[in-house]
Amino acid sequence: MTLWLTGLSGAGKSTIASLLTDRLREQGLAAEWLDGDELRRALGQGLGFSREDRFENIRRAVYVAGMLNRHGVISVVSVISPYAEMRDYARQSLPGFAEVYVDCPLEICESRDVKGLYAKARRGEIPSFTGISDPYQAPVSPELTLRTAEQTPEESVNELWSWLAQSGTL
Ligand code: GGZ
Repeated sequence: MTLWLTGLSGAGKSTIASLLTDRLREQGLAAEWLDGDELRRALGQGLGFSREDRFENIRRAVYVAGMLNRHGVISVVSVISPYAEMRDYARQSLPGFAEVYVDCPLEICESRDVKGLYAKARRGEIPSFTGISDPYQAPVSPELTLRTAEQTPEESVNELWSWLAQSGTL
C-alpha cells in the first residue's frame, strides 16, 4: 500500500513519515519513505514549483511508489502535493492508496519555520511558495487527518498506527 502524507511545509509530514517507516520496519514489514525534498534531489532535475512542475514531481513519486508496491513494499510518501487533482491522480494510480492529511495551521507552520523558507517567501525571495504565494487545496475526504498543532509527532504516529490496525491494513 501507499500512505500519502500531504500538508504544508513545516506541518510535520517528514517527521511522521520517518517515525512511521521505522515502526513498520520494526514490525518486520518492508517499507520505504519517499520524501519530497529528497525525491527532488534525486529525481527532480529541472523541476521547480510551477503547477506543471509540481505535477511532474508527483508523477515521478507515484511511479516509484507503485514500483515499490509491486514488490511488496509499503510506500510512505511525504510531499506537499497541494492540488486535489494530483492527489486524485495518485489515488487512481496506486491500489491501496490512503491519503493522510497532516493538518497544521499556516501560522503555526510559519512560526516553526525550521529552514527559514517562510521568512524568505514573505520577503519575496521564494516565488510561488505554498501557503504564502501559491495555493494549498486542503483534502476534502482524506482517510485520516492528523492535527499536528495539537499532538506530538509520536502521538500523530500512534493515531496513524491505530488507524492502520483498525482498517485492517496491518
Ligand atoms: C513549497 C518549497 C518551495 C515552494 C522550496 N513551495 O518543507 P520542506 O521545504 O523541507 O519541503 C518542501 C519542499 C517541497 O517539495 P514537495 O516535493 O513536497 O512539493 S510538491 O509536492 O508541491 O511538489 C519545502 C521546499 O521543497 N520548497 N520551494 N516554492 N515548498
